[in-house]
Amino acid sequence: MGQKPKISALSFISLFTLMLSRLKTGSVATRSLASTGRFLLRPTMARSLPAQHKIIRSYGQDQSSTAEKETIAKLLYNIGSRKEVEQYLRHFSSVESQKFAVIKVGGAVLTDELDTLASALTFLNRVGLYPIVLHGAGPQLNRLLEDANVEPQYNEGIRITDAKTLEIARKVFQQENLKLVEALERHGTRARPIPSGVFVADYLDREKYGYVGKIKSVNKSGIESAIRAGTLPILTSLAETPDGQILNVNADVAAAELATVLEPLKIVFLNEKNGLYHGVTGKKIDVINLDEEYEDLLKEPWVKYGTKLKIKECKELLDRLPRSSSVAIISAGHLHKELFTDSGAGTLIRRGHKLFKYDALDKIDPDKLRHILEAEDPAIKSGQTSVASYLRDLQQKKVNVYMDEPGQVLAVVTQDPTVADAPAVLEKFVTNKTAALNNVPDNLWTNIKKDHPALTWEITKEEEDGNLDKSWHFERAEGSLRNPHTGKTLFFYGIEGADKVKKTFDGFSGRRQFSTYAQQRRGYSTQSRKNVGLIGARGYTGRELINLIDSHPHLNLTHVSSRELEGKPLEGYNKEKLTYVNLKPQDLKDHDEVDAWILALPNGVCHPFVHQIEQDVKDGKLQDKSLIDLSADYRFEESWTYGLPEFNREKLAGATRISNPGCYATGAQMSIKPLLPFIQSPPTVFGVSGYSGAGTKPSNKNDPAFLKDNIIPYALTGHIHEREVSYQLGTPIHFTPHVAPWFQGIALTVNIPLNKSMSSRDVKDLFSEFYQNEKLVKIIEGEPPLVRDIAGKHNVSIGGFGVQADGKRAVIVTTIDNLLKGAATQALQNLNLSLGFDEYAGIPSQ
Ligand SMILES: *[C@@H]1O[C@H](CO)[C@@H](O)[C@H](O)[C@H]1NC(C)=O
Ligand SMILES: *[C@@H]1O[C@H](CO)[C@@H](O)[C@H](O)[C@H]1NC(C)=O
Ligand SMILES: *[C@@H]1O[C@H](CO)[C@@H](O)[C@H](O)[C@H]1NC(C)=O
Ligand SMILES: *[C@@H]1O[C@H](CO)[C@@H](O)[C@H](O)[C@H]1NC(C)=O
Ligand SMILES: *[C@@H]1O[C@H](CO)[C@@H](O)[C@H](O)[C@H]1NC(C)=O
Ligand SMILES: CC(=O)N[C@H]1CO[C@H](CO)[C@@H](O)[C@@H]1O
Repeated sequence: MGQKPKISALSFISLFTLMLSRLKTGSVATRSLASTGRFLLRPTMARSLPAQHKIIRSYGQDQSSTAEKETIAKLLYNIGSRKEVEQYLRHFSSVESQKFAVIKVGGAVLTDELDTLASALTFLNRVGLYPIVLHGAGPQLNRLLEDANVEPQYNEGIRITDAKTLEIARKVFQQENLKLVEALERHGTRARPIPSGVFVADYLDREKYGYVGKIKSVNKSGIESAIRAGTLPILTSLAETPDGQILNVNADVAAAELATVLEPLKIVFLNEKNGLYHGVTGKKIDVINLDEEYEDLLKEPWVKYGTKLKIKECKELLDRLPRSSSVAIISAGHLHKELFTDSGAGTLIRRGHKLFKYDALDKIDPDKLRHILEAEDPAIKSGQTSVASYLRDLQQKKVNVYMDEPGQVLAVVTQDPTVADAPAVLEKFVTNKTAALNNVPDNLWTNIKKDHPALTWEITKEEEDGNLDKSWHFERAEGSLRNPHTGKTLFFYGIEGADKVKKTFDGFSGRRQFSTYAQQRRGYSTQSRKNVGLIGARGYTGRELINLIDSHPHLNLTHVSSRELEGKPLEGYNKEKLTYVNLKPQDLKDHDEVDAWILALPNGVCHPFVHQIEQDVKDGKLQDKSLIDLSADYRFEESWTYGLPEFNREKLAGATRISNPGCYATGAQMSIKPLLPFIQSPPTVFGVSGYSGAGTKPSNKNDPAFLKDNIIPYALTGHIHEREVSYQLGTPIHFTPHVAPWFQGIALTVNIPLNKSMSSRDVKDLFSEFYQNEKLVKIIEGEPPLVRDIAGKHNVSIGGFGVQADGKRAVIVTTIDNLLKGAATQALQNLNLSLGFDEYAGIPSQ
């Protein structure tokens, strides 16, 4: 699963602004729900949203202010794209409040992760959701029993509860219940303790187990009343007999009973291990689709004891509930990620859908087929084509049709029999929103991939805005190409070799896939090459860019512009003979063949170029271009996309105005971002760069003689990268740069005061997880990374992970080549993303 791009504080706030404005205008689902009177989003939102908006001011000295900030920071860290969040939020808000989620909290979580839990629940409440929380208290009870010299007794996994045990249990439950309620109130969330009165039970078997209950019915009135009053209901698993005798019930069982009565969308079991684990590989299981996998799973030798019981219980529970319900097993700290992202974080168990594959159209229920096409296919919805004519065209081809049982997802794969080894074409992939939110498309995809080793598919602009967004396709493709004229993107996987890729691209001109191979025989069209112009080619970064473009499979350099070098031949570029020119802003309109301009100019001088291009585009003299600016001029500009792909990938795909981050700024942000939710006070960044960072204009700072046996501190406060990092991270940092006698490479030592105590391992694990799928980030265990090892490399190395004895300060050591990942390589990642190429195209692997 690809690393999800993180949303920035700004887009987070604008998400809420957006929701607020929708709320005001009464669009989206909120109106109808609000008018039926069962929708409780309104008061909470009205209270909390403006506050999110100006957190600092409105909460002022309010004690909940820091907690609130921390909550939001944690969310930012956890969550995926804004679109995903919005979708899930709407999905969750589309049902009555009490049907959102039942969250079962294990007793240990109350002891070890109380604060994390309270902040997770607070966040849900802030966005207008009312999870119903039911907690156990097993470990606490055992401790007290031990103190009271009572030996805990179990029979078939059930705690035997005598009078003494029950007396202690009742006290413990009340204490723990209050503890959670108080923690929530401290976070500014209103909560109501409901330690009893919900579950009505009989004795399970009085002889055998003593005061243990078997739940007969659930009285929802206390829960409903709490939610009506705008408070979170906090339940224990204690039950009563009709005549008032208290009985002990296993909390998992009570949660399942509650879920059966309420039929929530989500049933969450919070555990500390963050999911279920595969017995052989030791890997966390992402998803279990019971309908497809249950029988095989139970046959696995490693599925036994607790795991088996859990899976069986979930199956029994889910079989009673609507298909849209699912069980999530997750830790408190990852709850948001599980709830609000497609990739999730823990283990998701759901019934899923049975999936079918047909090799002929007449084997499919025609109504089902028609229904999904009419509901979800853009071409058919817009009247461009009819279902009947689409199906008639399909008759001519060799097809595989994939569908789920209820007909919510449809995929059509065709193969052209007249062309030898033509890759299969995914002609259609449509899903309705409900299915998309339940990951049905992913399951279908798994089957398609099994059947087709190579596949190509195109996505139109309309489809990009559909229920599966562009990033979904990017994550599943090995390569892609955007056609700026039609707005379509071509995706593919399994196509090996430059020749075949070229063939695939050649036919991609916005016409139907089937013309691809016919057209190819007539010669090579130019779609797969892009032309790049470099303005300000003189600096070291310009040089690195020229090297990279020289070996890039799909980019041609067409212009190198430098005032000083005008007329001189360009050296080090082998694809073609080029001569330096001196381009002025008004010259660019004569070079419409350029697809992207890279501006590698000093700070403060690119504005005339950008302005002129935009004017010429406006006047119709020029097609719009991708612009990548390496200076600091647009790094604070909201209409430009900040080009740190590891954090901003989704926005960068197809972006045309990209500001490339500073070198120190890249290293510093990558060192701080994973710890962002835990920052106590401003981190301090001590940075040392080789003198290539000081540019080519002669000065002490790039004079090797002056630097010999020396190091020069400069810009002790207020360096532009200090502002850049603070702005991008949304929290102030302190930064002091130095120049040292080596040529290229930066070492950063970053001190981060922490807000909660962590071990070195915690910090390392946090970074490993955060960057787990990043090709260009290397996490270094043990000795900190050294600058000499990074020079000439395209990666960033992050290590150190020193932690002060009290766990309250972490020290991260990061190395980065200032000319490569700190500038040119990053620019190339951005260029690739902007032009629709694979992000890493042309970046040599090491
Ligand atoms: C950090 O967390 C602690 C509780 O663990 C809280 O008291 C403090 O206010 C938080 N600080 C920030 C800056 O979020
Ligand atoms: C449910 O509990 C409420 C009090 O919380 C009580 O008034 C009501 O009668 C109970 N309902 C049933 C069906 O027992
Ligand atoms: C998706 O399809 C199912 C089955 O046809 C239907 O119950 C559900 O309401 C649909 N969801 C949406 C959002 O259209
Ligand atoms: C790109 O460079 C190659 C190699 O020099 C050349 O053959 C090709 O024509 C160029 N492509 C374009 C579009 O200029
Ligand atoms: C460094 O980056 C390259 C891509 O240039 C990648 O192939 C390689 O795996 C990375 N190396 C390490 C050690 O992470
Ligand atoms: C169009 C293009 O440049 N595609 C390339 C993107 O990068 C991948 C991986 O390097 C190449 O395989 C593609 O050819």
